[in-house]
Amino acid sequence: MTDVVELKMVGAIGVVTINNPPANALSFAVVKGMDDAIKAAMKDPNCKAVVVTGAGRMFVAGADIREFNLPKPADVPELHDMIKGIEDSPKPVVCAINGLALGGGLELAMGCHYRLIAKGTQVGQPEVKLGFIPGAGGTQRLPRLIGIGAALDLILDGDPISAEKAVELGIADELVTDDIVARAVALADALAKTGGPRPTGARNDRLSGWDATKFAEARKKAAAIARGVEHFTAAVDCVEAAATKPLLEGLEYERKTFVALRDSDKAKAMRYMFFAEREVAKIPDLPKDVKGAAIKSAGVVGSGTMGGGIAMCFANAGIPVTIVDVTDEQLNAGLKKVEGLYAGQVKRGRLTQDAMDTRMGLITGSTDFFALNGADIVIEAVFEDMDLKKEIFKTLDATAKPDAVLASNTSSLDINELAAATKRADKVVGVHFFSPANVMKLVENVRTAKASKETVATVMNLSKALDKIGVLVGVGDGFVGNRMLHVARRIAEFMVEEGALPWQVDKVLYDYGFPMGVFAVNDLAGVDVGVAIRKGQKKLYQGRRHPVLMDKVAALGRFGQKTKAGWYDYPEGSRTGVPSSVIEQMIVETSKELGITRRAFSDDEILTNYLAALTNTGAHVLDEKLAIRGADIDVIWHYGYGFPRHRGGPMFHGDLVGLKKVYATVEALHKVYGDWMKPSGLLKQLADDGKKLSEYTCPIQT
Ligand code: T1G
Repeated sequence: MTDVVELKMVGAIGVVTINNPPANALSFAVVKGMDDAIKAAMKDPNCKAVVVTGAGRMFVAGADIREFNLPKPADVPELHDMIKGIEDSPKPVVCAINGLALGGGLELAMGCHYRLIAKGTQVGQPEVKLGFIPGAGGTQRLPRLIGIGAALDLILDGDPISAEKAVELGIADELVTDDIVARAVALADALAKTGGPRPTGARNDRLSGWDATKFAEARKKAAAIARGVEHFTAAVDCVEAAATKPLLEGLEYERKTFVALRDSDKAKAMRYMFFAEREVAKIPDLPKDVKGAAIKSAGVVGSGTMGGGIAMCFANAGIPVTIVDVTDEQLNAGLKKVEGLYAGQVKRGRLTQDAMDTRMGLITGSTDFFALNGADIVIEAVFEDMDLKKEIFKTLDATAKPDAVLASNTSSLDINELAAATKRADKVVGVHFFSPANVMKLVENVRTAKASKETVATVMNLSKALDKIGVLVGVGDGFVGNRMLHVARRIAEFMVEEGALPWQVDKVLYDYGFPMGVFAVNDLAGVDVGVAIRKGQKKLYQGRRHPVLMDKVAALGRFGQKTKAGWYDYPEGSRTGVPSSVIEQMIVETSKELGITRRAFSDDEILTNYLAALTNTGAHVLDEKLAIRGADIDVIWHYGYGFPRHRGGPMFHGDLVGLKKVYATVEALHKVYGDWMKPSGLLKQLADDGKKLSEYTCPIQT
C-alpha cells in the first residue's frame, strides 16, 4: 500500500480508502496503492469481501491530470488494468461513492461489483471537456449499466448528474442518506455470505437496440457539438465497439482511441487550459490574510450597453445594484433595454419569469449620485472621454462611502489618471468587462499603480462572485487583450493591403477555430469604433506604418453590421457577411495608390503571421509586467476573444510551434512592418533558454 491508500479490516470486510487530497485523483501512487490493497485483500483468507471508498468530500475526481505528461513508473499498473483486476476479483467488491465521482472515479466505481451512492453527490464522465474520452472502461461499462442512449448522452455531455439520477439510470444500486461506509460494509458482509461478484463487464442485457444507422446518426450529432476536434465522434465509435465487440476487444479499442487523443496537441491544450483558468485566481504577492471586502451592494454609472450589462451581472448574482445616469430619458431607455434582454431570455426558456422579476427587482435607477452612497463598489461605464470620467471620479469620491472601491470599465484610458483625480487612489481599479457584459465570462481586473492589495483582493473576489473569470492585468494601452488584438489586426490589414482579402483572412482564422475572423469582428463591433480607437492611439504609435483600409471602409459610411455594410455586405436581415465587390475594388485600388504590387498569400502564411503578432505582443505584455503569467494571457484570449480552447491560446500556440521559429517569423515581419512587430526581449530570452511562454511567471511585482 502507499500512504494515499489505506486497507483496514472491519470484521471480515477489507475497507480500502483513497486519501489523496484535494480531489483523491488517481495518481500513480493511488493506482499502485489500490492495486496492492485489492491484491492483499484477495490474498487474506480472513477478508471475505471489499469496500472501496474515498476520504474527505470527494470519492475520486478522476485520473490525475497533472501526471498525464509524465512517464508512468514501471512498477505502477495501468489504471484500466487495476480496474479490470477489481472487476475480476473472486470476492465481492462494493463501492461506497461517498462524494463526487468523475472520469476515472466513476470508471473505478463501475469496475466494482455493487455501488452505493451518498445523497448530495454527483457522478459524471467529463473527459470530453479535456479533449479526450473515458479511457479506463467508461465507454464499455457505462452502456452495459444504463444502455447505449443514456451512456452516450452522459459521455458526450460531460456534465455530472445527481445521485438520484445515477440510481434511476442504474449506475448505482442504492441511495444512502446516512453512514455510507457502514452501509457498504453491511452489504459486503451479506454478499460474502449469500451473493458473490457481479462484474459489470459480463452484463450484456442492455446493449441491444442500436444498429449501424443509429450509430451513424449519433456520430453526425456528435460531430456537430464542436468544430475542429475529433473526440466527440471517437466517443461514439467506442460506444459502438461496446455494442458490437466482446468486452476485452472493446476495452482494447477504447484504450487505443483514448491514448491517441490524450497525447494529441489539442488535448494537451485543453488540460493546460484547465489548470490555467484555476491559476489566474492566484496573485503571487497577495498574502493569505488579505481577504478583500465582500460586495453586498453595487453602483454603476452609465446606463448604456456596458453599464446595463454590468448591472445585470450583479443582479444575476443576487447583488442589489443602482444605476445612475444623467437624465431620466437615458436611464429609462437603459433600464428598458435590460428588461428587454431578460424578457428575451424568458422567451427562449433560459430564465423563468420569477427569476426575471427577482433580478429586475434588484436593479434600481437614479439620476442622483447620492443614490450610490450605500454601494461597496461603483463601476463607471460611460463613454471613453478622459475629462468626463475624471469629473465622475471626483464626484464619486465625494459621494460614495469612504471605503467603497471606485472602478472604471474603460477599455482604453489610463486609470492611474482617474485614480489621481480622487483622494482614494488606493481604492481605484479597472474592471474591464467584455461586451456583452452579461454574457462574456472575462473581466480584466486592472491594477493601478496605487491600488492596495485589499482592493485587488476585493475585485478578484468580485469576479468569482459574478461567475466571471477575473484576470489581473496592469495599466497599459489596451491592457492585455486589446493591446494584442490591435497589433494583430493591423498585421491582418497590412496583409490585405499587400494581396490577401478580408474573407480569406477571416476564413483562415475561422478554420483555425475562432468563432469569427478579425474583419467580421470589426463589422460586429463597429468599423467607426475601430477608427476612433486608432485615432486615440495616433500619438502613442507615432512614426509607425499605419494601415489605411479601415479608415476607407468607414469613409464609405460602412460602419459594419449596424449599417448593413462594412468590410462585408449584410443583405437585409442577415448577420452573416458576404464578400463585398465594392470593398474588394477599394482594396485593389488602395494597393495601387500605395505602390504595392499585390501578391498571393497562402493560408499558412496568413495564420503564421497573425498568430506570431499575437504571441510576440503577448510576450511584450509580459516584458512590461502587464500580466502575471503567460497562461493568464491565454485565459484572456480564450474567454475574451474566442481563441479556441483546443489550441490553448497564443502563448501555448507559440510554444507548440517552437519559440525559436516564432522568433524568426517575428524578426522577418519586423523588417516589413516595423515596430508593430518589434521582437520581444522575453521571447528571445525564452527561445534561447529553451523555455516556454505558457509556463512563464513574471518576477513578483510590488
Ligand atoms: N487531477 C489533478 N488535480 C485535480 C483534478 C484531477 N482530476 N481534479 C481537481 N484537481 C485539483 C485542482 O487542480 C485544484 O488544485 C483542486 O483539485 C481543487 O479543484 C481515465 C482520463 C473536481 C469538480 O475532469 O472538474 O479521469 O488549484 O479548484 O471547484 O477516463 O476540479 O487546489 O492546486 O477545481 O471544488 C476527469 C476535473 C479526469 C475532473 C472540483 N476528471 N476536476 O472543483 O475545486 S480524466 C475531471 C474538476 C480521467 C479517465 C480519464 C474540479 C472538481 P489546486 P478546483 P472545485
